[in-house]
Amino acid sequence: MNSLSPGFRGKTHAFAGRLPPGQYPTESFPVLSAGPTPQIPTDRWSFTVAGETGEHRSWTWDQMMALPQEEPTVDIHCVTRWSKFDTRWRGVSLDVFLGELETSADFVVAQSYDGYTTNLPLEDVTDGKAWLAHSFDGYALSPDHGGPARLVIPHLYFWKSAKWVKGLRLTPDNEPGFWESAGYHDYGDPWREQRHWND
Ligand SMILES: Nc1nc2c(c(=O)[nH]1)N[C@H]1C(S)=C(S)[C@@H](COP(=O)(O)O)O[C@H]1N2
Ligand SMILES: [Mo]
Repeated sequence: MNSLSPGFRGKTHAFAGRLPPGQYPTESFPVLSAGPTPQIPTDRWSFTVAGETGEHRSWTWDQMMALPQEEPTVDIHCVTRWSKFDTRWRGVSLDVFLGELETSADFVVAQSYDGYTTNLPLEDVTDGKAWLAHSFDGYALSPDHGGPARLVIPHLYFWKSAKWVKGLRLTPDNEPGFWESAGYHDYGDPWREQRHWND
């Protein structure tokens, strides 16, 4: 018997039920960006939540770091078919920011320093399902992976997790973002293989 097979079987068993259809597991962490990596020094970074009425709230880097921090360990799934198990992040729940505004909006658009946008139902970024993350695996998040800070929304395909995020805009109407306007699915549930418009 191949000496690698007990370990392989062990891993397969540990991840049983955690690999969505059409995905393969990887231990590497690929970088996927539509354009060049922006460099945003933390002393010029801010995060803004804008309500549908024009009300808004902003946090500087130091103010964000002083908020309650969480350490989610989650599986992530990229629409290019890799999945990575047990990724360990540190950051602030989006509930903390969104809780500062009154809103009757049903959607948010995440906006990034590189111009990237992605749309989400408000209920998919509340109740402990989404974070603004500034650390990965115990280290400051690298620029290629969205540092200084990115969204982490593990229950949807990873294109919804905007890197270099600078804010969230609340909107009453659903407004497709960068990839959603270019053929990716509006919602992006990996368990239902919602990769493209007609999936
Ligand atoms: N601002 C911004 N966020 C982004 C992207 C991007 O091009 N710009 N790419 C998205 C896509 S398509 C994926 S799969 C993930 C990739 O994250 P990673 O490079 O850390 O693996 O980031 C998403 N967030
Ligand atoms: Mo992607």
